[in-house]
Amino acid sequence: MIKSRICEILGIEYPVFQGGMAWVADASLAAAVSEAGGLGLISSINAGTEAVRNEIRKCRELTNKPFGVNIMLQAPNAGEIASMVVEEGVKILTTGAGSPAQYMDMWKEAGIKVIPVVASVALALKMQAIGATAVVAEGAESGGHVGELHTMALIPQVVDALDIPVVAAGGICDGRGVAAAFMLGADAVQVGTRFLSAEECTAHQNYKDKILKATDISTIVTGKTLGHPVRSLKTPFSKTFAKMEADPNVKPEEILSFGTGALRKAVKEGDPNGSYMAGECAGMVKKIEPAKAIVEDLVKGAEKLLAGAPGLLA
Ligand code: TUI
Repeated sequence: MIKSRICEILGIEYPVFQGGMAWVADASLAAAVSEAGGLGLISSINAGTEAVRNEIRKCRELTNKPFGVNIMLQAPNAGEIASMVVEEGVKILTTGAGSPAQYMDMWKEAGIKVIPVVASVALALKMQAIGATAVVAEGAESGGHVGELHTMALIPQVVDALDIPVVAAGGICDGRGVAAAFMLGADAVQVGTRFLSAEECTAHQNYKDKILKATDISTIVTGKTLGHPVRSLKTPFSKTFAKMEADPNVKPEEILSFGTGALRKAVKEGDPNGSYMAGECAGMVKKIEPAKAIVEDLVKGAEKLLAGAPGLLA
C-alpha cells in the first residue's frame, strides 16, 4: 500500500490531497474525499467568511476524519479567514497565491499544520524556514492561478532543496501521475481537476459537462500581462480575455473588471460566459463517479504500476 510520512503527520490513510478549488471545494466534496481516506480541503473562496465557517461546521458533521482549509491569500478577506479558522479549531491549512508568513505565528500557536502551495524552490525554502509542515509544489499544468515551472522539473528541485515533505500537484489525474510523482521524490499528491467529476462535487452540471468534453488542448493560460496567470478551459470568455490582453487599446482595469466574478458564475450558475478553471489533464477525465472511486483509482492505479516497475529492468 502507498504510504508516506505525510500520512502519519496528518492522520490520513492515503497520501492524496483534494485541491482546495475556489468556489468548488465545499464540505460535500471535502468530506467525501476525507471519508475515502484522502485529505479533503475546503476553499476559502466562497460567499464570504461566514459561508466558509458554515462549510467547516458542515464538514465536521459529515466526517470525523481529518480535513483542511485552503486559504487564497490574495482574497480581500484573507485576514478574516486566517482568524476564523483558528476560532473554528481547523487543524490543517494549505495556502495559495502568495506567502502566508504574516499568519504563521498565530497558526502555529493554535497547533495548526500549515502546508503552503509554492511554485518555486525559493518560496519553498522560505516556507520551510518559517515552520511549514510540508509544501505543495504545484506545476503549471494545474488549473487556476499558475506559476512558471512545470511538475516534471519543479518537484525534484523542490524535493532536493527541502527536508520537509513535498506534495506534488499539477497534471496528476490517475495512478500513472501518482506513481510518477512518487518517483520524482514527492511524499503525496494533490489532485484538483479529476475531483471536478466527483458525484459529491457540487459545481454546476455545465461545468462537469465541459470537463468531460475537454481534450488535451482544451485549456489556455490568460492573465500573464496582469501578473496573475490563470489556466482555464478555452471558452468564449477566456478567448475574449486573451484578445483583450493582446489589444494595446484595452486598459488592464477593463480586463480585470471583465474577469471579476467569472469563476463564481461558471461554478454556481454554469454561465457560458463564466471562467471554467481546469488543469491540462481535463482531457483525461471521462466519467462522473463517487470521490471514493477516484481516490481508489489514484491509489490502486499507482500501486499496480509501482509493483510492476521491476519488470522494466532488464
Ligand atoms: O492559488 C492557486 N490556484 C488558484 S487561486 C484561484 S482563485 C482565483 N479567482 C479568480 C481569479 C484568479 C484566481 C484559482 N486557482 N494555486 C496555488 C498557487 N500558488 N499556485 C501558484 C502559487 C503561487 C505563486 C506565486 C504562490 C506563491 C507565489 O509567490 C508569492 C510570493 O510572495 O513570492
